[in-house]
Amino acid sequence: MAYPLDRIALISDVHGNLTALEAVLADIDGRGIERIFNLGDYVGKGPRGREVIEVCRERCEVNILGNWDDFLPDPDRTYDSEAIAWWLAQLADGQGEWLRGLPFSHDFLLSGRRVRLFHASATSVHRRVRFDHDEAEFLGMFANTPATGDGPAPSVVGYGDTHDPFYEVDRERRTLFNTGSVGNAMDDPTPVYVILEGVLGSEVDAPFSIQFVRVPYDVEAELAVAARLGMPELAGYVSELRHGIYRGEMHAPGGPKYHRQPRPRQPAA
Ligand SMILES: [Mn+2]
Repeated sequence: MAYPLDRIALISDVHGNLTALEAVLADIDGRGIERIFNLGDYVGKGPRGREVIEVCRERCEVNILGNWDDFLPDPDRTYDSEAIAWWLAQLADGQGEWLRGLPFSHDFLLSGRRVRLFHASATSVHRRVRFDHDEAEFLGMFANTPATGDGPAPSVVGYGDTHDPFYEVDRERRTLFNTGSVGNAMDDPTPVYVILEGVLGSEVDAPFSIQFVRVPYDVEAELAVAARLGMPELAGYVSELRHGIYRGEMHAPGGPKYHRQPRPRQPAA
């Protein structure tokens, strides 16, 4: 084994939150990690999609398509939503084409395991798989589809999209994990990313690790930028960044609900 092992930082769902992205990149740089792969959703929800794209084009070795990256700049769609139009107008010339041209998935070998990364699921960036998925959905994440192509099937799958990180394995050594979100983390709103560590490009079994990293940042500075730029849906952004409560749940019947329900407390013994 050649130590130190190779490390890859996986970031996802930055969603225009440049302040959070800069904090996470500083943490990645501080650890001396040089490879950064992005699992998509650069834009929407937050105020600085254009700057986030510029930084990721410069810093990320791999950039993957997200659902917002696909639908927001779609030239065949028109929107009557003022908010959607605002986020679209933030993009610089050519950025919409760059987003829509991103690859669906990225495969590589790490410590004898075949890793596949994509945004939301093996079939589409618009099909969501949450942490409480069933067995069929779990297995579906490892299947080849028209979107992933016909390469060797993966034994490790990493994805984003839900803004809700987790790690799960089965007895066949299949490993599924979700990176969580840099710019719009739910429940715990602290930005989160993943470090994969192992022997890159190797078919030989070797130590393999998945580390989740939480990076605190200046939430109020990010909200001040959104306010200054006149971003729509500011109240929703405040809810998500300060409290980790998804904006769609703010107006739900019965009041705001957490993405995961709060755990019932056990009586003290
Ligand atoms: Mn997203």
